[in-house]
Amino acid sequence: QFTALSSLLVLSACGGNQAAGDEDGESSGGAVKADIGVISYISGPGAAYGEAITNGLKLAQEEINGKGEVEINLVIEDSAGKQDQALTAAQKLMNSENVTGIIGPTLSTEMNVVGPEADLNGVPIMGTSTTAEGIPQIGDYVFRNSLPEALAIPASIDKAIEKYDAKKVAILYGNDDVFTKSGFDTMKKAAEEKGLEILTIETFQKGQSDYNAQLTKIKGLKPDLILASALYNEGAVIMDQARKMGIDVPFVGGNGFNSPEVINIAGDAANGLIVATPWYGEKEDDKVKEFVGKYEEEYGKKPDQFAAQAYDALYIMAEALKNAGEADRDALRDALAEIQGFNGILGEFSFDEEGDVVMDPTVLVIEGGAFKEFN
Ligand code: PYR
Repeated sequence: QFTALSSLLVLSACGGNQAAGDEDGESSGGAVKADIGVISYISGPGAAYGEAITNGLKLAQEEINGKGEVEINLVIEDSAGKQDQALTAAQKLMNSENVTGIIGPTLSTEMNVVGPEADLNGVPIMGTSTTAEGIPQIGDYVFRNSLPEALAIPASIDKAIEKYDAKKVAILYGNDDVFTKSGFDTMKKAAEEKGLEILTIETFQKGQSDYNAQLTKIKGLKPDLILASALYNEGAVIMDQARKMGIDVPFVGGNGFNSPEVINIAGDAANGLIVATPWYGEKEDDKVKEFVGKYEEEYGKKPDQFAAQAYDALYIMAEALKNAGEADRDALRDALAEIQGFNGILGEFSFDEEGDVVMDPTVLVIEGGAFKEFN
């Protein structure tokens, strides 16, 4: 119903109602004006994800609005990484008829409840960090520009096998989160397909602080690699405790591990973590260098992949708004679905038929306290 209403408003503006030129969604001086809602994990144990994401979005917003073709107002809501809070935030944004599309939420666990609501209400929504299996398949209005675990994890495991001649693995995963559970499913499948022997599968829960039981068992089985599906907080603590117990084998992690927070929390214990990434800040690319420079100037630290994916996501939204020619939810959805060959800081990007990502990952390893290309 909102969609119909906003279409009517746009139509009346096109009909020559000059006074309405300042309303959202209507063109003033040719620019498409839209509110884009943001649902982000900006407080609580995973707040560094949301901080990077909102920083990336704000930087892109400044640049996009400076160009004059599209004018985006960001309406940012905190989800604290919780399903119920993410849903409340989504409902608030969806009930605002000025909100044309939504970016976020941060976690797949949150998208699992928010995505179906957005789809039902006809509000286009794009995750920038939601990597679990099945997210864009929630519905026609659900997109993501984040690298799915299904592409990332097999790439990391391949490199680790090649480098370390790995044959035996232990798997450790959080069984109370959609992303960590899905990452585990992908790890198990990839390990089986590559003929690795799975010595044990251990689980943990969010906020757990003691991993002694799981790690003692893993240590006794002498794996060549540990595959761990975790968000950065639990992941960093697991690595710290593992190294303190004398477990020095490499870890392969998913997207939740691909944060500088792992190094901030675990220090040297994070060395030997392998992750696949859609973004590498040291890449010899003018766009990447410009983004890194501007981000550092604005926020006093280097951007991570969460910032980079969010930055590109807002540019993708802006491109779709421009192509839609109006701030209309259905028109934005259709324009998003048609994005092909978008050239951002993550490289060339397209959505496939299901609103999922077509992209090549780079594999990184933490060495000497920094992410480096893993060759
Ligand atoms: C997810 O929840 O999907 C992440 O990748 C963190």
